Amino acid sequence: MDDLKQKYLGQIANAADEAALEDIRVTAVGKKGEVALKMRELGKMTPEERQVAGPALNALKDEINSALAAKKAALGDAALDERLRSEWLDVSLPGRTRRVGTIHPISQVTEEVTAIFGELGFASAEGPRIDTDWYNFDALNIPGHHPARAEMDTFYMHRAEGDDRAPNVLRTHTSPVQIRTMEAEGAPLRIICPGGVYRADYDQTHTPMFHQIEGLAIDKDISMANLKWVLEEFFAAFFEVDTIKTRFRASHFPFTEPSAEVDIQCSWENGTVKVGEGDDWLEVLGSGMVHPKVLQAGGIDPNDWQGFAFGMGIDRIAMLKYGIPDLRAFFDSDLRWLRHYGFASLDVPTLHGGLSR
Ligand code: 2U9
Repeated sequence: MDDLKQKYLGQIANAADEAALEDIRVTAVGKKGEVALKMRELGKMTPEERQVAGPALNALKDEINSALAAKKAALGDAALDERLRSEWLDVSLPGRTRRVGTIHPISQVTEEVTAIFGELGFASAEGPRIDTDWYNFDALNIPGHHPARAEMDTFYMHRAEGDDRAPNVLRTHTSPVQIRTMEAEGAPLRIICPGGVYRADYDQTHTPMFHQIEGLAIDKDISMANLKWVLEEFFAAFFEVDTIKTRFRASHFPFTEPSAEVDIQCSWENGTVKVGEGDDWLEVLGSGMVHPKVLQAGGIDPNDWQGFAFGMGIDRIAMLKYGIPDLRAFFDSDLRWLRHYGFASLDVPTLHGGLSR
């Protein structure tokens, strides 16, 4: 019996896999295995012999079975270890990047400007690109005979034969959004309105569709001093410089009184412009105190409220900040240009996280 035990425990210890282990189980402790054959021999023994051999055979069977179970568990652990070793994966590795295009500089700059004015308490408002002539002109103190109406090179929409209402227009500025927001929300109000606008003009510095951001702040005691502070904060943040000087020059717009064109401080070095230093000036913006008639058109009483407004071209400040030489390239959808001037799609501009990095 000791020989049997040595033989099978040895075989079990050396078994390479579960199949070998199963073969050993069948030959050792299976129904027709060697231990079963020995059990059959018990019948031929004397009662005294049987009393010794019976329990010994059962013990042998138990021992072989436990050795089989232990080896089976060990083989399973080893297999799992091997799998863990061969299927190892470093989940901290960076993902494989797939080019899915870039953020257009106009979108990027719109996000940057929105983030800066957001910090200053201005919400962003949007509106339709096709609007009535009332919202685009009359409400902004530009009546039918006003020269500004002609100067704006308006695109008019088609009207059906016999429909003699004034045609709708492609908005020539985002100002109608401000009128609509004044009507909807009343005063006090702080908003910026970014978006595409349309004028029938096409040359080196004009495209028939371009982008503006206009701002509007209405409260009881808003003044030109507030306008100047807000604009200087904005330009310093936008051009990522500590401070920047502005210069206000008297001007005229139908929707503001008084009105000013605003220049920012810059320098010229070998044909390239640097903002926020030097003694030169660059015109970037129009502004003023909202005309009382315009407040009234928006349903706000000019005896109780006043406010400032400003407007600038997004395309123009994008060219300045990112050194983009040609306005028309913005609208060419040239992939090589977009890869050069575009921005990574996951870099959302914020003041704390960085505007353009
Ligand atoms: C309301 C009241 C006043 C917005 C203003 C300008 C001056 C201006 C131009 C800048 C460059 C347009 O893109 S551009 O060609 N804009 O000079 N915009 S004040 O004034 C408003 C707007 C809305 C209700």
